[in-house]
Amino acid sequence: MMLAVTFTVCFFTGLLSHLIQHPPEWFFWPSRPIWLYRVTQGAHVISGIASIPLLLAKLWSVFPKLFGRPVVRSLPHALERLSILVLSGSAFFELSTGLLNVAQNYPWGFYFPQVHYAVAWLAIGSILVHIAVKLPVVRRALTRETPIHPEPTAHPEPTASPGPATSPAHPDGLSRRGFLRTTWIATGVAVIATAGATVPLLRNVSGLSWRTGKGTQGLPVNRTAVAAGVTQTARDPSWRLSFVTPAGTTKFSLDELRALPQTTVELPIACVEGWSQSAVWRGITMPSLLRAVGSRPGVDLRVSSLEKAGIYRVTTLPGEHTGDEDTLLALELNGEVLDIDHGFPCRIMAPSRPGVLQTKWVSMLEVL
Ligand SMILES: Nc1nc2c(c(=O)[nH]1)N[C@H]1C(S)=C(S)[C@@H](COP(=O)(O)O)O[C@H]1N2
Ligand SMILES: [Mo]
Repeated sequence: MMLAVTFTVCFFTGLLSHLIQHPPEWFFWPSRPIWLYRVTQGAHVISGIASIPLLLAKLWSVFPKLFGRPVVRSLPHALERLSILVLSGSAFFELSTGLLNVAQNYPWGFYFPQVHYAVAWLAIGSILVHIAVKLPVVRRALTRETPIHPEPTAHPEPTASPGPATSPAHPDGLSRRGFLRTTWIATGVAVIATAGATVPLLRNVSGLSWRTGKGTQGLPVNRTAVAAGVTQTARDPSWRLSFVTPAGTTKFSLDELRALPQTTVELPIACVEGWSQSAVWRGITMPSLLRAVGSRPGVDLRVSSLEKAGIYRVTTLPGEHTGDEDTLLALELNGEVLDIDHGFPCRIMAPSRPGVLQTKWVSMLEVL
């Protein structure tokens, strides 16, 4: 039951994160409240982590059933077996790849987001098949007026509840209660070990949240300037920001950007990998920059960075965000000029967005 809850939360928050990063026409994601994505993605990672011990416990308790014979009794029975197989396989895959992703470890050759997303549908699909197959059984149990075991003599433990009492004790003698308690403790430990990546109060007790609170200028660095290959181009004095509108292109030097009115905003970076952290950013608000180039707040913008390769080199900033007074072309972080690892000379910082879309080392903005 708990697994159904954590899995559902994980599925929908994951779907949401996918839609924000690959928005279809009809999709709309608000820029307020500023912490919205931080919360939904935090819930995604925490519910995923909580699912791991719950899934292991579930697999453990249904394990004896896998050896039930005959292998196939009827069509629904075959479907049920198949759905359980696909379900356990895909759930296991999702949770283990997700966990490795949180640990920022990519030992596989495929592009994580697409595969993680596709297999999520497989998992939720097989859950639905599983429920559909089980529905007649559940309905029968619910509509039956007499107890499932009408004769007390056939039921030696009158205090036991119907469901749990029917599951046999495991050969190692671990009692059901002890088993449940172990599962709960494991789940709690797993959650606390990761929640600190996004919940500041838990930071010091979370073994897995090694990234938060560390890093240059008090903020973790995801992709470094060296990894992005921008150490030369970002420091080049001839760097200019090109702002392309239908009316023409405006170029800004760093000094020209500094001469524009500056605004200070506190905004979190919420990395899709699970860590999130608030920081104080200073720069030009996007609405005022748009007005300065003769455009208007609320247009969609394509953001290009100095990076030559990499999937997050070019991103789209939707109108909802270009019209928000808290969206910055940031030049400073926590009271200092942006470190090159945090996006010097300038970067996008917008409220309620996945970290992957907070583009660093910006070189061009284009009205779409
Ligand atoms: N150009 C560019 N910007 C980028 C990235 C990138 O790979 N390339 N990574 C993003 C990711 S995944 C995150 S979480 C944030 C982290 O910002 P920080 O390194 O300043 O903390 O930057 C984002 N900006
Ligand atoms: Mo990220």
